[in-house]
Amino acid sequence: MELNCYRVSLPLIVPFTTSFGTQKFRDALIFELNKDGTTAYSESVTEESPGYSYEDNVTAIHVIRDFLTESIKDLPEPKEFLERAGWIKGHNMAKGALEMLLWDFYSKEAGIPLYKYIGATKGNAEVGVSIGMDEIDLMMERAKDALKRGYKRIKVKIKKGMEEKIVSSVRSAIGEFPMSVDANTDYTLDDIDTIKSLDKYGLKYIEQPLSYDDLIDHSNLASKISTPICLDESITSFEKARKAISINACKVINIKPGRVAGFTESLNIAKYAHDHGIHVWIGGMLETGIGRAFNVSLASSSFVDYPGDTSPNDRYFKKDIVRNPFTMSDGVIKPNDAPGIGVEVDHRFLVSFTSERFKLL
Ligand code: OSB
Ligand code: MG
Repeated sequence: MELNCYRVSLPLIVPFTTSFGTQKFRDALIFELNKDGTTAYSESVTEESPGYSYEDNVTAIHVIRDFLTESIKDLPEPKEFLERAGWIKGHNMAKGALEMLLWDFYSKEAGIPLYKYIGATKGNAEVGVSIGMDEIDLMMERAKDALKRGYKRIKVKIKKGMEEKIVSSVRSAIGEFPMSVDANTDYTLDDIDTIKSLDKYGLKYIEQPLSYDDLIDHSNLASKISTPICLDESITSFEKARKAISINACKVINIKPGRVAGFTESLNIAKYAHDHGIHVWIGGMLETGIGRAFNVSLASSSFVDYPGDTSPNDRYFKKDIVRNPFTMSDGVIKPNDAPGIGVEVDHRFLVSFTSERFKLL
């Protein structure tokens, strides 16, 4: 068996600005496992720097190479792998990268597409768009363009001091269309009046207004505003989701499988949320075609009820590392029907964008 990691940097068509910074590239860690003729892939959701999470590509490589590789050597089932890795505190993005590699491997061994292998499926995924901050005219234009393309929901990034301008302008550009905002942790409870002033725009939800690790303040905020709260950064595991729900910290959860240690926890969170009347959608981290294929498979689960941030590949990259990018029609993407994540990796292209390569096994 062979396990490789490629660090690739793909230029984004449009730089993506959130409250924590601007990304011009998707700096991704791609994992490739070869065993007896089966090749499995996965992608870590970590980024070049720790702006979204305290994990980044270098901490992920460190934890994977020095501590996690040992636990994947004999290709355990994903659940068994997570149990073995349980002694490591946090680092759920690092764990998720290998856990998802096992899901691709096992669904390929079974000859079943991943979206069916995970159980109850709708067969496709409804898609929303995530629009980064930019000149206000450009944001309005992009929102209108998203309507034309058929997206089912429009999300715009906001930050402290810019929320009123962005939300009022985009709202006027798209009318009553389903809209949400994402603050990526930019506010504190001191900003409660500002956040409350967004109630009048009829947003589906406000995503992660407060600190990444704070459920209690979100619960407090939720009782004071009418816009539902969606948690992203705060939900790093099933346990975090259970606790958030138990104190009414959110009405909506954005699951990024790579953020919660993979598909096992993602499916548990989605089922639990569904049973507790909490809405669920699948987020994105500007992934290449490999991470995207996992997200689209999960977004097709019957336990997911809101459109996700799983745009087709060509929204992000001129050329992706997969030969069979997704296409969206009527705001819906169908997962691949080949076994596993079903992508054909353009290996030569992948290698040509590789800056570092790690032979793990
Ligand atoms: O908060 O959801 C987020 C991208 C990078 C980091 C964090 C986030 C995002 C997005 C983009 O919103 C979603 C996508 O289209 O992949
Ligand atoms: Mg978010």
